[in-house]
Amino acid sequence: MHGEIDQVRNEALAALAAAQTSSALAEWHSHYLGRRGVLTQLMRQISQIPPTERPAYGQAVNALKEELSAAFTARQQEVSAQELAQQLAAETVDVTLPGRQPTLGTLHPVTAMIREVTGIFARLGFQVVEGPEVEYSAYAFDALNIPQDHPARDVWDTIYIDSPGREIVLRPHTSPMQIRVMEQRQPPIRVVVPGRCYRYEAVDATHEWHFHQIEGLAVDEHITMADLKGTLAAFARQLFGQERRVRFRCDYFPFVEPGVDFAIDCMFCHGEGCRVCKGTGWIEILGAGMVHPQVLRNVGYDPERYTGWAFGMGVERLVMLKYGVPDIRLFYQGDLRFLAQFSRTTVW
Ligand code: FA5
Repeated sequence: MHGEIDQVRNEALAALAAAQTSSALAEWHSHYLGRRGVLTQLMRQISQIPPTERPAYGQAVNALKEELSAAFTARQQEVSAQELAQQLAAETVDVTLPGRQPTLGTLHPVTAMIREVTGIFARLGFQVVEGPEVEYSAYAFDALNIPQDHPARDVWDTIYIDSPGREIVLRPHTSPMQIRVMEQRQPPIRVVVPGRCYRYEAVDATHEWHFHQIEGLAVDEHITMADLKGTLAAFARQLFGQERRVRFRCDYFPFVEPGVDFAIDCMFCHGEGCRVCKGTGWIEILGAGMVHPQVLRNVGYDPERYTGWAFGMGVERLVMLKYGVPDIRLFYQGDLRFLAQFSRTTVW
């Protein structure tokens, strides 16, 4: 019987030394020391042993059990230390490896231009306000002195919303906000209004069916055309360079009198005449004028007391001029090769 105990001892210790992983160790433990393990079976065999030899046999089995338990604990410590070392080696963090560059989005060039322009006017004392893109005809046309039969109201130019009762349009310009602002406030007024506009338009290199404008409005006592000229010249020089020359020429919009178009000398040819300015040396930037007395009356202002001026400019056109973009459609095609080129434009 003692021979069998020795044999079990030798086998168990050899198997323990051969176990390299914690799962192999767990298997070893349940095979030898588990409830139905080899040691339990050895102990059960005690009934087959002559009574006189039983105490010695029992002691020998118990001694083996203790020895194997101690050997198991020691081996377990070794194996878990080895496993930890392997894991650490496999999961080493190389702190000298350069980080991965995150892909950051950038502002759309039109958004960046809106921020740049409104920033210039904010520094000149203008407040930035926004208004609805879906607008009553009464604001988009009537209150702006645009009569029922004006060609701009034609269904070929304006997108109408099906609306029984009050006529509703997708605003074709930001000028209705002149009316909304004046209805809600009393002078002095100095606002700029950026926003999206819609026109029923055949899309080409310079026309989109949706685009952005920035409206400006200043109303107060004693406001004159000289204020308009000074403000627009200061604006254009901040955006396109201090050396810019400016030009005002007569133009017609029903809601201003007199009306002007405002141009700067071409920054590509310095007024010599080139492809961008179509040989004229000048680039038209916006429409403007003194607010028509009828428009002031429409919002309840006394035109004898108050005067004002307004302007409206196309944002896409400004970006095209400033960065030499040849086709307005590029802005809305979602082509990242185009958009990524503006990642360094002003952001704040
Ligand atoms: C107007 O919309 C007037 N409301 C501007 C104004 C305001 C005049 C206040 C006087 C006082 P106009 O239709 O010219 O004007 O449009 C102004 C600018 O919007 C144009 O110069 C152009 O830059 C831009 N724009 C107009 N239609 C389109 C279009 N289909 N696609 C892209 N930009 C456009």
